[in-house]
Amino acid sequence: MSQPDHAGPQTPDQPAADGGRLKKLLLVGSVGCGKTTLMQRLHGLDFVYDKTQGLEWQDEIFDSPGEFLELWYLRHGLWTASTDVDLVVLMHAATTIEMKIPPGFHTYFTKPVVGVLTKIDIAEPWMIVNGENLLHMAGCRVVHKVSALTGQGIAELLPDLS
Ligand SMILES: Nc1nc2c(ncn2[C@@H]2O[C@H](COP(=O)(O)OP(=O)(O)O)[C@@H](O)[C@H]2O)c(=O)[nH]1
Ligand SMILES: [Mg+2]
Repeated sequence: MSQPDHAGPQTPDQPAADGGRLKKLLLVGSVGCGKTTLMQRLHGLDFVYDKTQGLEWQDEIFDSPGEFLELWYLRHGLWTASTDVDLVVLMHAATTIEMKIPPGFHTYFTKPVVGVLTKIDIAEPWMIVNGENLLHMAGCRVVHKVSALTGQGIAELLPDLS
C-alpha cells in the first residue's frame, strides 16, 4: 500500500493531552479509520503512518489493528485487551459509509465505551450524520466528532478520556 501524501512526519499544531491525565484507553475501529493517528495526536507525537500489525501500546493507550475488529476470528484480542483498560473507544471514519462495527457491539465489552467519529475535516455533512448514526447503533451513547489531523473536536473529547 502506498503512503498517503500527508503521511508524516508532521507535528500536531495544537497541544495534545498530557498523557498522564488520560484513562487507560483501547482504540477499536476498522483499518484506516484513524486509531493510530488519534493516539499520536493525544500523545503530541509526530504523525507517522505505520500500519498497526498487532496490539500496540504507548503509555495509557492501547492501539489495535483494524483486523481485530474486521476479522471475527481475531476479535477475541479486543476483548482480552479491554480487560486491562478503563474505557473502550469505538472509532469510525466519517468518510466510510458502510457499517464496520456490529450493532450493539458495546455489549461485547465489560468496560464503558465512547464513540469517536474521525476524518470530519474531509467529510460531507451527510457523511458525518451517517457516521454518528452508525456509532450510536454500535452502542455509543456519546459520539465525539473529531479530526485527528487538524485537531478539530479534540478539546471537547479530552474530558471524556480523562
Ligand atoms: N483527513 C484526515 N485523515 C486522517 C484522520 N485520521 C487519520 N487520517 C489518515 O488516515 C490514514 C489512516 O490512519 P491511521 O491512523 O493509520 O488508521 P488506523 O488503521 O485506524 O490506525 C492515514 O493516512 C492518516 O493520516 C483525520 O482525522 N482526518
Ligand atoms: Mg493503526
